[in-house]
Amino acid sequence: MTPRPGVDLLVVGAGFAGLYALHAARTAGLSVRCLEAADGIGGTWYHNRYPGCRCDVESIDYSYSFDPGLQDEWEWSERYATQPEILAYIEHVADRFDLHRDIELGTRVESARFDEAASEWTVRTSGGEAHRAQYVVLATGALSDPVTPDLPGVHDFAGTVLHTAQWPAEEPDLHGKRIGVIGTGSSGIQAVPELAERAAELTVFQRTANYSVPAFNRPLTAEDQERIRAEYPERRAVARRSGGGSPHEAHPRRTAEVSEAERQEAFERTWRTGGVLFSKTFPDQMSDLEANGYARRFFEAKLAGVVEDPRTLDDLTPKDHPIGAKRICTDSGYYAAFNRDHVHLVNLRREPLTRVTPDGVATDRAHYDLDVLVFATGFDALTGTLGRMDVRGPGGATLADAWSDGPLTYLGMHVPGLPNLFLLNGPGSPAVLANMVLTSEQQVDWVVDLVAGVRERGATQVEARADAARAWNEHVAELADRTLFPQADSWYVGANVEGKKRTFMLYAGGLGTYTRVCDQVRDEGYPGLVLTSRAG
Ligand code: NA7
Repeated sequence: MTPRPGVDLLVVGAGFAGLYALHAARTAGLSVRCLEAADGIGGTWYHNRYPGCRCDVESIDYSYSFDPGLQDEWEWSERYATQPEILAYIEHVADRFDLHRDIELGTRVESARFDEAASEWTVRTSGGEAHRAQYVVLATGALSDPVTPDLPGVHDFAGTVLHTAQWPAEEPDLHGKRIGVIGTGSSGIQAVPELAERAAELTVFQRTANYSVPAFNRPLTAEDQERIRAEYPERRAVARRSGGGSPHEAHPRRTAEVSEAERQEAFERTWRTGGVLFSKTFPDQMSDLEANGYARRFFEAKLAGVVEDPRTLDDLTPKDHPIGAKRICTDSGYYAAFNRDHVHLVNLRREPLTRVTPDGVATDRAHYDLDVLVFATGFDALTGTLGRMDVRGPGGATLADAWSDGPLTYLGMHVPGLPNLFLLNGPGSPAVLANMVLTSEQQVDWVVDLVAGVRERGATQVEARADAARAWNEHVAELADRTLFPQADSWYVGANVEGKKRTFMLYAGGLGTYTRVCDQVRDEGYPGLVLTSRAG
């Protein structure tokens, strides 16, 4: 097939990151096109339509900051908006900035080849089309490759099978059904209270007990809206400087340095703020096991105040990882759901799942009859989607080759051997450890600046130096080793995917520090990158 006329920059993925990349590149005067595999924009927020799906970062923070007009005109209805409201916001942004005209939906990228003589990528799609572009931005999402475990008998199940990340736009009628949920991460924990409303019987199959903190969600009032508008500039500035991309600063002292009363007060304050911020109450909570223990005991006391049945309480109490080492979940009534007569918890550590049958799920102790089986079993995070794409650099080096021993990036955005290709929210960046709307804006701005810088210098190609990437990886690993994150078998380390090399894949230094590092690299003339022109 004849290739399309080339563009300066091709964006793959139309979620929060890809849409901003399209807008920012266009604003910088580049010709740009965006390809999206799904039939609609929104990425994560297009696919994850399960009941109860919300972001675990407050919506006023988990929204674009690049345009004050957009920021002022959009009003979130709740602290933590539902998936439909977030998707409506994304559509609003696309309309406001006329993004749709440069987006091709239903177009999955299958391969990309770099032609060094032309300094150009040729990107081939599922529809057999070829797109040429000088630069490619992969904004394919950190949690975009759903995992369904290959349980014995899973294909024999005669009822309805659903995955939280592939929820149909038209939900099948679940009312009065016997529903089973496998998985108690953020998705399962958000879905359970809503599924409990629909189900005749709800059985939750838990392998590892998780920590979940109530969202304390509530509608935002007219006064809230006024206050938010007044505070927005300062709120954003604090969020950009912070570790997690939210306007939150940890207690100034370490956990053990304060009195018991002050400690309880500090925990209570972040607990009532709701959700993931609880893991940031004290500055050492995610780096010191003893400090983490205080937070853990605070959590356990809260849990004991909710769950009535002692055995269920014991099963729901996490035993094997520090609080926050797996991402803390944010819920609205998860634990209380188990006080309802028709909601049951099956502890798979006590009674291992043996097989899925046509009628339900069998453990070594019982058979649970089900009409619907919901997999809330997570994603092949950070590298899953990228690894499946056949991306080859000039020497034929593939992304899969470059990452055979774990992901290798420079600043989380560049891969040695793959010139003119940029990752957004890739391994080695803060990505999912921070507010991903702000991490996306920061990385896109940096990439667009870089493209301008390459052109100003009369170059046509930019590529990470291999030694710079290795040094960055070592730095990322050192930062991770100072934290408790590697101590949990989480998707952060790839433990949820069989055969995946165990390595903590994210930059744990925080968004503020990461931004300063990137800015310094830019101000010093991009020392970790090699710029060349077509002529060499
Ligand atoms: P997660 O957080 O990866 O959770 C997946 C859950 O599924 C977790 O409880 C797993 O137990 C469980 N799981 C996975 N495989 C199995 C099998 N084979 N048997 C039983 N249980 C299983 O995914 P989520 O979608 O909830 O959340 C991902 C992120 O999205 C979240 O952190 C937010 O950032 C948004 P395990 O803990 O591995 O024992």
